[in-house]
Amino acid sequence: MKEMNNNKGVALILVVSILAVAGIMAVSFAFTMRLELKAANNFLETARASYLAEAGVTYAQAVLKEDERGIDSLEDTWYTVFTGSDIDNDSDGNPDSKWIYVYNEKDETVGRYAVLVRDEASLLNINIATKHNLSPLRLTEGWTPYEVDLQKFLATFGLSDSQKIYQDILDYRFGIDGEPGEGMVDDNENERVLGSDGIDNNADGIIDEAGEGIDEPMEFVPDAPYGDDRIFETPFEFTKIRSISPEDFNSIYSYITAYSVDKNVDVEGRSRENINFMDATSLASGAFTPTEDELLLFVFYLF
Ligand SMILES: [Ca+2]
Ligand SMILES: [Ca+2]
Ligand SMILES: [Ca+2]
Ligand SMILES: [Ca+2]
Repeated sequence: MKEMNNNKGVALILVVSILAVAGIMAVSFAFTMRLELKAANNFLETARASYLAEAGVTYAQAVLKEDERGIDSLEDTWYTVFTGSDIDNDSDGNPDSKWIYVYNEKDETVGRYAVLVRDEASLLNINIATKHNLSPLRLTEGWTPYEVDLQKFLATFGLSDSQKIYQDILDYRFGIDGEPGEGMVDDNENERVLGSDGIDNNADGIIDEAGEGIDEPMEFVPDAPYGDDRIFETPFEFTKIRSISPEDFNSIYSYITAYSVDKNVDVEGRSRENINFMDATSLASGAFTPTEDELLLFVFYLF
């Protein structure tokens, strides 16, 4: 009798345990289902967002392709179509873009996107701008965009300490050796040419001085930096410079870029010739018909 009672007890415990296990399984199944549903929803939302973003980029590309004007201005379609005060697309604290709504065939809104197109070529490239000719008697010669004056640029914004910021930016770019490329090395092998071309290539106010082609600004190459050099991948990386406060960054953000490239070609895509290296025959030949840009270059070089 006692043994029977014991068996009953065991059976009860078994039944209770099985029920408990079944209960746990049911709860966890429901939980898993909810997670699955959530994951599926997330996937759907992510896909929707990514297609909307893609639509925005494609639209912007189409508008840019249609822009046939030789000059860019804020009156161009690529600016007017997307500009508005709905959203701060680049997070600089100022609204810049408007929402563009996307509808399905029943005219119901399925989503919206906002696009910001910036003319990077009109901004100061923080990887390139270096120094202006320091001599008060001479003008910078337009030899390369490296002559764009970073120091003067920073000084126009009323920053906390523009001189220190200037120095810190160069230190960041040039690395421990403090020079473009590898210090004391002619990384781009142009010393012979630069030392005798009649141009102040390193913008220090002296023409063809000894060592002019060693550690000149052009040895800082953003696409493939030499030695210990470092580049800013995006304008936002400017905030890595400690002396640039968030307020400083906000006031200069809309004027800087890290993306623009000087291809050294004219408006028709032909590479520019340096007339310092051309002989009279090639200058006179039909292979070289100067455009307005090149005439400007003439003025620079012949000055
Ligand atoms: Ca260096
Ligand atoms: Ca020089
Ligand atoms: Ca020179
Ligand atoms: Ca060099």
